[in-house]
Formats: sequence, structure tokens, C-alpha cells
Amino acid sequence: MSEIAHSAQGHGEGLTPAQIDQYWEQGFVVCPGLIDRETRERWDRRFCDLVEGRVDAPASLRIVRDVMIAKGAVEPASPLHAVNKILGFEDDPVLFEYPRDPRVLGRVRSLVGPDVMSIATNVIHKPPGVDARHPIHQDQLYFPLEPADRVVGTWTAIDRASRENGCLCVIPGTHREPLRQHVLPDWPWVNKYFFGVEGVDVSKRIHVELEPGDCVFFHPHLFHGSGRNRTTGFRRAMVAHFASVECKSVGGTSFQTQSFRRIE
Ligand SMILES: O=C(O)CCC(=O)C(=O)O
Repeated sequence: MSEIAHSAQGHGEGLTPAQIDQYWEQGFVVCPGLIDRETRERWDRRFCDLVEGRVDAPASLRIVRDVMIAKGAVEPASPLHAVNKILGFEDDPVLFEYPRDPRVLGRVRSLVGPDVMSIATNVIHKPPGVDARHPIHQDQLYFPLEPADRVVGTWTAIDRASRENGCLCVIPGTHREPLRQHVLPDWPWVNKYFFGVEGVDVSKRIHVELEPGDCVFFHPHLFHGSGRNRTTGFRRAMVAHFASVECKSVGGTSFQTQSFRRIE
């Protein structure tokens, strides 16, 4: 057992040694059926209640519209059809159950150690009718913390994620690459801050199709992105990134942003 997995014992159920090996070999690991249906439905209801205005959103939470909606290229069929993501749900008592969920947290701790902070939270949404592709990128671009090996992303499918509705794609093994140059893709519609790795060879990507409740844990250097939703349904995922409290900002200063929350 690795030193980190050992130190995280007793802090929730961790990944198995084989899953930990797979994570370090491939840069990601899928845990099928991690989140039960009742919990998923509670989070999904909350997402809909927030977007459709049935509950008040905390001041820090942002409901971000897709660029095609914001620029008037597409008329949304409903408020849900307009939304690209909920960004920053740290102050929402229902959605913030996700990064505190022991099933997620125990596995995170077995990768980055027992003392963790949630550093970013999103519900990522792909409604039908908009482009919403996410170019292949490395999350380290957005979370410049080191050591990067003590940072991990989690992505839990709320709806089934398939190639047809824009599931995640990854390039296995790329977590060993340094942070590469990122550029805006040459696409007609690109959501804000959706940068992609310059000159990426997409022939090596694989598609990570997931059932509702499956969770993928992935390294911040892993090349990953997602395609367009070509169905008539929605594709939603709960996403949270975590870092060991021992991480520092690249360059050595201690880090802190308003979205960081120490998880007990
Ligand atoms: O959910 C998606 O479509 C992409 C998510 C992603 O790339 C991320 O969370 O870094």
C-alpha cells in the first residue's frame, strides 16, 4: 500500500490497491455505481430548482449560460436548455454534499492524503441544441498548485454519459506530461475559458462512457475533454476538484481562494 493510501486509512473507504495502481498508470480510474440513485436525484432536483428559480441561490454560486444562448445564436426551449454549468456551489447546502460525501472523499484521500480541501465545484451541463464541446485540456491550467500529484478531479455522472451525449474523453498516460501550452480552439462557438492543449493528437483519445452514479477520478495533468451532445436529452455531471492542504501555489506561495474549503 502506498504511503498516502496508508495515511488515509480510517478516513472513509478508499480506492483498492489495484485502482490506485490504475490511477497512477493511466491518470484516471472509474468507480462504477459509487453514488446511489436517491442521492443523485436529490442533487439533480437541487440543480433544477436553482436553475428554474424555485430556490434562492447563494450569492457565491453562478449559473453560467452557454455561449450560444448568451450570444443569441439559439433560443433556449426552457431555462434548463440555456445552462452550461453551475459554478461554485460551496455555499449551497445540498450540492455541497457532493465533495463531502464519504464515498467520494475516502477515495480522494487515498490518492492525495487525509487532509484535503475542495478547491473547485461545478455541475457541468450539456443541454441539447448547443455546441458545448470541451476541448482537450489539462486542469492544472486552472489550478496551478503543486505538487500536482496531490490534486485530483472527480466527475460523477448524474445522467448516463455516452459518446452521443458528450461523455468525457481522455488520453491515457498523459498525466505524465508537463503542463502544455493551451490555446482557444478554432471552433465557431467556444464557452468562456475553454482552452485546449495546443497541437493535441486526438487519435489516442478514448471515450469514458458512464452509467448514472459512476465516478471518474482523474489527475490534473490528464488530457481530457468532451464532445457535443447530439441527443435530445440533457447530460449532467457533478464535478469537484480536491487538493491536499499541503499543496502550494506554483511558485511557492501559500494558496487560498474564496472557493477553497477544508473538508473535515
Ligand atoms: O463535463 C465536461 O463536459 C467536461 C468537464 C471537464 O473537462 C472538467 O471538469 O475539467
